[in-house]
Amino acid sequence: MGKLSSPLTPQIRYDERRAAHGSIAKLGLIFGVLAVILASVNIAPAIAATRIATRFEPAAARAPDLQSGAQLTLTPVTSTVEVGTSTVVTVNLASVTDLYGYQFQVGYDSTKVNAVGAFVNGFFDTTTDTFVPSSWNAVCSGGTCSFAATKTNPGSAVSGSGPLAQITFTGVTPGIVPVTFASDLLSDRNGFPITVTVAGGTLTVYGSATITGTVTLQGRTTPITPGTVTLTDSANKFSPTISNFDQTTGVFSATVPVDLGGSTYTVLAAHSLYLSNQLTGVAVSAGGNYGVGTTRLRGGDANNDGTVDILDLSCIGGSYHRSPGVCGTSGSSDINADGLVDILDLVLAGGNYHLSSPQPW
Ligand SMILES: [Ca+2]
Ligand SMILES: [Ca+2]
Repeated sequence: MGKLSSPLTPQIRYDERRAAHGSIAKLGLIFGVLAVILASVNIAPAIAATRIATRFEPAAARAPDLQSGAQLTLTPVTSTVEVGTSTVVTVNLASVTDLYGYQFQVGYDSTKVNAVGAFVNGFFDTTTDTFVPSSWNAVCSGGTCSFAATKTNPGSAVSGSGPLAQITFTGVTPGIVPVTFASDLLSDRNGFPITVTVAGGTLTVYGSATITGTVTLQGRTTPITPGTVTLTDSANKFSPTISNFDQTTGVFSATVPVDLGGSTYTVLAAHSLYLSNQLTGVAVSAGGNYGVGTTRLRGGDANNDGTVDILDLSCIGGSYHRSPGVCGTSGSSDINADGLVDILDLVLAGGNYHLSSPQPW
């Protein structure tokens, strides 16, 4: 309960109202008799008038339970999603007191995203002692998600902060989608509105593109073990995309996010015991497929430190014509992975001597 103007507790108020429904005439008679009996005492009429006014005080005469500070917000405020993928936005309510029911709508651009709503029941549980109107049962349609729920007796009002709902947005078309609140209304148990401020957010829908290619290794007919391909957008707007190239074919296919006006990617292929190769300036547009051809990695980085130098030659030489030895912490003197350390391994390090990662594509 909020700040009732009456000093009576809610329970007393309720009981007295209930009693009053069945006994108004009786009470009136009693007070009337009391007033007559006590007419000779000056203070009696004042007492009777005060008590009657308290019992039958009209609701409209009381001050609404207005609060300040409750906030309806989105987490995250700004989010991104790629076409065909989904992201979840949570609707949070903070600093509320005595929340007994609420309604709000969340607007979005249905041409750019699809939406699926759900109540989050940790803070304001809608599963017990609660009623939800069916058309506002976390229903998302035509660019509006509608949420409404009231507690039902004996359900209790809640205070504090927590999530009320979440919306899963799935990207349809690239673009910027404002996510806005409307029809927001919170209520206490007495049906008085609780003041709330709202703050919407923005969802950016990115497109995607596919970049494919093939990675081969010096001295090996197949990669034998998979390597990695890291795709980084030049604007650093997205986290790098990391893909594997196949251990048998060397083929990779990576799906990368694309900014609204297109993106430019750097492609880096890497493999243990080999120097990486890098291709810059791969311009992509949403929905496109881009081939970056075949690249061959240079071998001989026996200790995996990104440079072929005397350390690699020494390690390979150290186990020459014997079983492979460990170079550095994670490397090997068997560059071509044929189980023997010999001239085929040594020439790879020799031929790439003093070269470092990354090398051109
Ligand atoms: Ca090295
Ligand atoms: Ca070998």
